[in-house]
Amino acid sequence: MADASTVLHTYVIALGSNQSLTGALGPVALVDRALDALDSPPLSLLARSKIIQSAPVGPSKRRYANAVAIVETNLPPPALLAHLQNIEDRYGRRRRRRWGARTLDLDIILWSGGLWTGSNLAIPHVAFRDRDFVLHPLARIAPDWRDPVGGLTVHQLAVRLSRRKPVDHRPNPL
Ligand code: A4P
Ligand code: MG
Repeated sequence: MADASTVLHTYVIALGSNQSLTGALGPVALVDRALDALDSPPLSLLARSKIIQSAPVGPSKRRYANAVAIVETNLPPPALLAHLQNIEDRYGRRRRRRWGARTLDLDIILWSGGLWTGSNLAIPHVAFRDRDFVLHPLARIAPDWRDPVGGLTVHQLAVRLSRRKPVDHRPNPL
């Protein structure tokens, strides 16, 4: 049987930022730095989307920079979550109120192993099917990845969501 550390997992990670860390490190630069961190051992970056700007969902007023990435790693889900939280901390993340402004948010959206349910981790991410800022960039890089819950592809989920509500294309600066 394969040793757990030699099993390779593939994940979809969503990146978001709507708060600057410093004058030079605004949301777009922070997402860009985080994409570099997702291509450093023990992770390797298989694909990434462009960085988009999106209207905030929830109470925060500031617009977000968002992107999605596909990474490969030998880390199982709980170890990947801890690794991503370390990257968030490195880029100034402070955990205050839920959905508050944040310098960097890294969420695990999908996993090659399908479903994971633990006390502090659920994969697929509970809200990803309702989020344009995840589904639309993801449909560009992994349209055929299937949601293990409903069986729809990312492309089908993105089409279904855009029929439900229009995508926000306002060209507001961050
Ligand atoms: N957790 C459970 N499952 C997961 C998962 N699949 N990936 C737990 C990552 N974390 C997961 O997360 C809170 C706890 O969720 C973690 O400790 C982990 O154990 P957090 O990142 O500390 O807090 P949060 O981000 O405020 O909460 P949450 O529920 O993850 O919020 P979301 O869903 O990340 O939403 N609008 C736009 N336009 N763009 C955005 O990126 N993001 C949010 C945050 C709201 N509105 C947004 C955006
Ligand atoms: Mg989060």
